[in-house]
Amino acid sequence: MSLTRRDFVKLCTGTVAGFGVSQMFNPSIVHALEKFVPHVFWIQGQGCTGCSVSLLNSVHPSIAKVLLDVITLDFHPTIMGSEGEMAWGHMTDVAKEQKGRYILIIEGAVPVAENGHYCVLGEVDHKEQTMLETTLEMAKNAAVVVNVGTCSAFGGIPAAAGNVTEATSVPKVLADNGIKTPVVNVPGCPPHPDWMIGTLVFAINAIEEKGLEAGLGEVVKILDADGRPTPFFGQNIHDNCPYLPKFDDDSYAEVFTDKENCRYELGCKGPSANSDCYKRKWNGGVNWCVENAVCLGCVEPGFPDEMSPFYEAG
Ligand code: FSX
Ligand code: SF4
Ligand code: SF4
Repeated sequence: MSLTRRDFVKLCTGTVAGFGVSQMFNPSIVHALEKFVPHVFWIQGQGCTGCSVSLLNSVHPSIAKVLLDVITLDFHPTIMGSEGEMAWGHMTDVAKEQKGRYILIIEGAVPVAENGHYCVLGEVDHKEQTMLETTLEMAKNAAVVVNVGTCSAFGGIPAAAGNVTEATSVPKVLADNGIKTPVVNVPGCPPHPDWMIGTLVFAINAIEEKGLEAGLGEVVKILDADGRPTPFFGQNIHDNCPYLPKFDDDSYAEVFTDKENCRYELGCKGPSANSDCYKRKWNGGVNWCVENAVCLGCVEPGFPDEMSPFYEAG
């Protein structure tokens, strides 16, 4: 299906059947999106690139639509065409020119041991550019920092027990260095493409409609105590799960192939997880974790240590 920009807004506002980003958007953003296209830089630290892959799997709207019509993606290590000094120079030049107005997206945690040298993003004049210093430099002058994935939002898998690199979440790294740029967390290991695109569209629209400061104020208003947009992360999975009546009846599945009963005894962490997976579903709405396995609580600050062992109850 070929979509116009106006169609894209309809998708985001839920006026096209089958797309659920829905209630958080206002149809009045049509004009907003038509004139405001922010510069976006996406940097990657300690992660598995699953967040980027998840974004690229966006079905409605297609990722091509987002990249061509919604944002100007100036830097992304996995998908940009240029590389080396040219790519790095483009990022730093545009960031200077757009100081205070660009969106910085961060995927992956930031290792702070050994002065950040466990994760090097590039080299300029024979000097290594670490994830740590790049994060600080780019975040300092951003309008907003959007952490995609549980690694950047909360530390995630790189920060799990045994963390020799001292992998740290972006909010903590920024706070430890006195950087006060507004931060939005879009966790998930990986996050759903709708959560990432929906959050971006909400922020872009709010900034366009109300101006930078007031628009960012609107974004902050929808965040929960862990910095997550409540339209996506405001509901508890267990409280909304189709298996809840089975849980209430103590009817538990003992094997994964039992699709009739609650998955709690198989290790489901739905009671500790807050997201809309139960209704949004994954892979273009085909299925979700609980249907075939269990919820691992991947959107929570305690993931993975507090959710382990994954396949044991409790
Ligand atoms: Fe982390 Fe992104 Fe998990 Fe992976 O890189 S949120 S490890 S799915 O993809 O940061
Ligand atoms: Fe709760 Fe998981 Fe059982 Fe659903 S399957 S009711 S989320 S424990
Ligand atoms: Fe993460 Fe649970 Fe949602 Fe699966 S169902 S994506 S583990 S929060």
